[in-house]
Amino acid sequence: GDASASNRRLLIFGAPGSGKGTLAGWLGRDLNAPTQADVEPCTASAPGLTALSSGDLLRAEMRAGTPLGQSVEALINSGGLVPDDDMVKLIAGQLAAMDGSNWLLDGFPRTLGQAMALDEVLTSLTPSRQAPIDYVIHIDVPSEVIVERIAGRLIHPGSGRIYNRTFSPPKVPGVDDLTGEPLVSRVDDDPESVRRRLELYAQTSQPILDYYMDRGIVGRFTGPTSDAIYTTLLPQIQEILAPTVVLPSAED
Ligand code: G5P
Ligand code: MG
Repeated sequence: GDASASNRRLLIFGAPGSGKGTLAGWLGRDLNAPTQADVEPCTASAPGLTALSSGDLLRAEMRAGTPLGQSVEALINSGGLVPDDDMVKLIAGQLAAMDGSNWLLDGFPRTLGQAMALDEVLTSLTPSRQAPIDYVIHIDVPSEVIVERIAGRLIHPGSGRIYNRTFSPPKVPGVDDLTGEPLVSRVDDDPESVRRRLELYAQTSQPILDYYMDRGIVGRFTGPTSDAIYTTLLPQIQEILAPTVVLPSAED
């Protein structure tokens, strides 16, 4: 069928430091392993999952010093939210290109306005689809663990790869495993900004979850560690991405 109408569209939603980027990275790694379907050109639904992080996009804009990057830098560093109009434009620009494959948005939508705008963008992209979004992964971890996790975070700016001084340290301290380039702390990971980000999440998250729960497409994943969450998350996502196979009915 029409590849752009049969891809899966997923969101990963959760508090700052809940492990969204970590889990999205693991899913991308484990689901993009080449399989028979990849080498058979006639196979309709190739597996795989393209993850897109709104925070990574914004940090790339800031690093490149684009007009958008410059205008939102102070806001992001202090833990505030970028205005909806800017965010929707930024994400919408990526969606058309990604929509031939399965994708996972990390960090977007963050407000009810963004959620509604996303539906509009997706509906106009493929009006024939029944649902604009197929599944929302809700990562729910105790807030006690979050502050400590974020304090230990390091990232590789070029790729967005995520490390943690204790949980997932790089092979060589201070440098990225793949490129050997230096790792940095995120400017918005200072305690003051983290407090602001957690506050904003507490104020804005429930209406967004309700918006998707009303459609019955939210899966809640909870656990003390990302490893524990992943043991239930991976099989669930594999099932969602599995090409719909019509099995011949048993002869009876
Ligand atoms: P971001 O970049 O979307 P947040 O605040 O939503 O930022 P964040 O901080 O990136 O989310 P995460 O991705 O959920 O958190 O968590 P992570 O990076 O995977 O894990 C955090 C740390 O914990 C890492 O060091 C990891 O190694 C470690 N860790 C993971 N699992 C475990 C575990 O099991 N145990 C332990 N001990 N450690 C673990 O957005 C940034 C800013 O951009 C703007 C906003 O200003 C936002 O604040 N922005 C938007 N503004 C408006 N609208 C939007 N849609 C926006 N999107 C971004
Ligand atoms: Mg993240």
